[in-house]
Amino acid sequence: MSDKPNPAAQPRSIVILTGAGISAESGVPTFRGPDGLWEGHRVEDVATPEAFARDPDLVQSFYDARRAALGGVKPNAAHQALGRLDAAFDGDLLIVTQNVDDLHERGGARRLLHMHGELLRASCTVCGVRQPAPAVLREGAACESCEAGGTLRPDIVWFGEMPHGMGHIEAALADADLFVSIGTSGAVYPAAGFVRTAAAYGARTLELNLEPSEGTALFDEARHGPATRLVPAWADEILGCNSPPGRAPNPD
Ligand code: BJW
Repeated sequence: MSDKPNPAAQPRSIVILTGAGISAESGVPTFRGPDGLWEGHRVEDVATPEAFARDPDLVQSFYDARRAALGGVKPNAAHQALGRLDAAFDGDLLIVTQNVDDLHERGGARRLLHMHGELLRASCTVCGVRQPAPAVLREGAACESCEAGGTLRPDIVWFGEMPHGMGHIEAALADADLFVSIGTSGAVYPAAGFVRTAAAYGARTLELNLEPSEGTALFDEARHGPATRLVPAWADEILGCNSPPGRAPNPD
């Protein structure tokens, strides 16, 4: 007999992992699709500490442009559904986002952790203190709290750097009875490993993605379609607004 939670039972502790796919319908490009953000820039050119050391202007300009673009995008129905869930769900909830945009906050989410950093924040290259980012970092901004003359870099977790909040995330995964992955390709670790961790601790696992992700076979259930359709419907199920649709086993 499986010791997985009964899928019909109301969860008491949920961890949600989101990726670029949840913001795609807001007009924020994903990383690895045909219109992926990296088409104009090789990931190695902008998203590593080595790239920043080699060409800080290129990297600062890349993130300055993406920070400026945030003003032209709005949260979509999927962000708003998670905001509604966060406000109404009285169990434990943690939304872990790999996204560096602020659309979850603007959609109403509060129990939120940005594991790959935030475009609207910067960190000091000397003391490491994280702080609000000025609109433009390329000109060379001084750290607010450092007497050693540190300058600011984007508060972005680059390849080879430790994501934020790993202890908090591990504890939440250990306690979760439901893990939901939304709009992520499952190509980047450690986030791609969360489904295995949650399952090993006994959580039921659900993928909501446009198409099967790299790790789709690891999930107990997978639903494929746009986030603006799947996420509001799933949030309504959790909040008891709708009966769950038939739970076919994951065929992948
Ligand atoms: C839709 C949709 C719609 C589209 N509706 N869906 C094994 C273990 C541990 C580490 C490694 C490992 N092997 C290698 C590593 C190292 C490395 C890594 O993972 N490399 C891989 C390339 C293999 N990882 C690291 O270096 C990380 N640090 C680290 O590991 O530290 C040590 C450590 C060890 C052990 C434990 C803990 C720590 C740091 C990773 C930093 C990632 N940084 C980036 C860029 C930063 C910010 C930025 O510039 O924005 O973060 S890379 C990029 O990928 C970005 C994203 O957050 C991340 C994930 O991408 P995401 O969100 O999945 O986007 P896409 O585009 O890939 O997918 C979109 C999905 O949406 C698709 O599936 C679409 O179908 C879907 N979709 N429209 C629903 N409308």
